[in-house]
Amino acid sequence: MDEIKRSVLRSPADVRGFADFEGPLYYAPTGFIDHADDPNTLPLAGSRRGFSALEIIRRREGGGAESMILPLLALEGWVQNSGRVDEINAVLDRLMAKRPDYAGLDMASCHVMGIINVTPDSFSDGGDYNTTEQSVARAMAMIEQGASIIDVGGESTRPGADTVSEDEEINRVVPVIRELASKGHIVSIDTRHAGVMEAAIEAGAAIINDVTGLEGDERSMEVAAASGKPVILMHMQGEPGTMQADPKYDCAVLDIYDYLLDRIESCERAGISRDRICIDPGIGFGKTLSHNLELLSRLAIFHGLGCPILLGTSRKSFIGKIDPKADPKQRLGGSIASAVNGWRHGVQMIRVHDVPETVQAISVASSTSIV
Ligand code: 9MG
Repeated sequence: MDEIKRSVLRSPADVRGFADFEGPLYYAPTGFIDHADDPNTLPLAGSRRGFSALEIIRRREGGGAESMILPLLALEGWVQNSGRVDEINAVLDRLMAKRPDYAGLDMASCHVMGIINVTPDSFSDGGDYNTTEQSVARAMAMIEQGASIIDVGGESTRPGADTVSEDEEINRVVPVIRELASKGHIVSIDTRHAGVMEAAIEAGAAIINDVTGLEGDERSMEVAAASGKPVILMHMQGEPGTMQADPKYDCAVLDIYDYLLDRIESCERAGISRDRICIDPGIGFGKTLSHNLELLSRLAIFHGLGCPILLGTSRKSFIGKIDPKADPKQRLGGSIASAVNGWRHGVQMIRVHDVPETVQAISVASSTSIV
C-alpha cells in the first residue's frame, strides 16, 4: 500500500491525532480558487492561483500515508495545538512567495515549453521533424503559437529506444539550438550527458533539462554549476530502458518530494542557487498509473520546495492506460486535461507537443475561473 489515504474525520480527537503526531508532516495546498482579495484564500507561489485548504499528510509505518484536509479558516487553531507554529509559517511562506524570474521569464504566469525531439525514433513525433531545418521550422511555429521555451533533445528516453553516442547527440541538437538561440529564443537542452550540456550551452542553450536530476553523469553537477544557467531537476526511478518494469515507493508523492529536496540541497552545495532550480516530478518515469495519478492530484505539494515546477504529461502512456484505444498521437484530450490540471495547481511551466491547443486551453481556463 503506497498511496495517500484521506482520513475520515469523525471527531475533534481525529484532528488532534494529526496535531500530536511527532514525525515529519507534509503540506499539500488544495481547494483551488483564483486568489483575489479573499481573506480565506492564499496565493500559490505569487500567482493568481490560490488555495483555500491544506492537506496535511503523514507517513504510515509499513508504507503509504494518511492525510487530513484542513480549511485555512481552521488552520490557526490546529497550528496552536500542534506546536508547529514556526514550521507552518515557514511552509506557508514558501507556498505563497512569488518565485524570482527564471531564465528571464515571469514565474507568476504559466509558460508553455514546446518539445522538439531531433531523433529518428521519438515516440510521438518520430521521423516527422528529424532534420535541422524541419526542427527549426517546427520550433519557430511553436514560438509563434505561444511557446515561451523550446526544449531540444537528441536522445529518446522512451523504454526500448536506441542508445545514441554523445557525439551523435551533439550533432543532432547543436545546429538547432544555435539557430534558435541566434534569433533570441529561449532554448532548453534535454540531455543527461555532461558533454552535450557543454556543447549546447556553447551553442546558446539557456536552460539545462536533465531527466536524471543531474545524477546521470558524474560531471553534470559541475558543468551545470559552472555554466551559470538555470536547471530543471526531474525525478526518475531507475533507467529509461527498465524503469517501467516494477516501480516501487513507500509513498510516491512523499518519496519524490524528499528526493527533489535532497537534489536541491546537493545543487546548492555545488553552487547552484535555488533561484536557478526548477523541479519536476517526472510523470511516467518509473511510475505506475496510480503513482502518476497520485502525483497529478497533489502537484501543489511541490511548491513547498520553493522552486518553480515543470510538468510534462504530453501524450504520455498513462493517458493510454486510461484510454487504451489512444496511441500517442491520439492523446490530445488527455494531454490538455492534465495540462489544465497542472495550471490549476499553479505549475509555472508545462512541456508539450501540442502548443497552440495547450495555450488556448490555459487561456480559456484562466478567463473562466472565479475572480
Ligand atoms: C525529456 N523529457 C521527457 N519527459 C519529460 C518531463 O516530463 N519532464 C522533463 N523535465 N523532461 C522530460
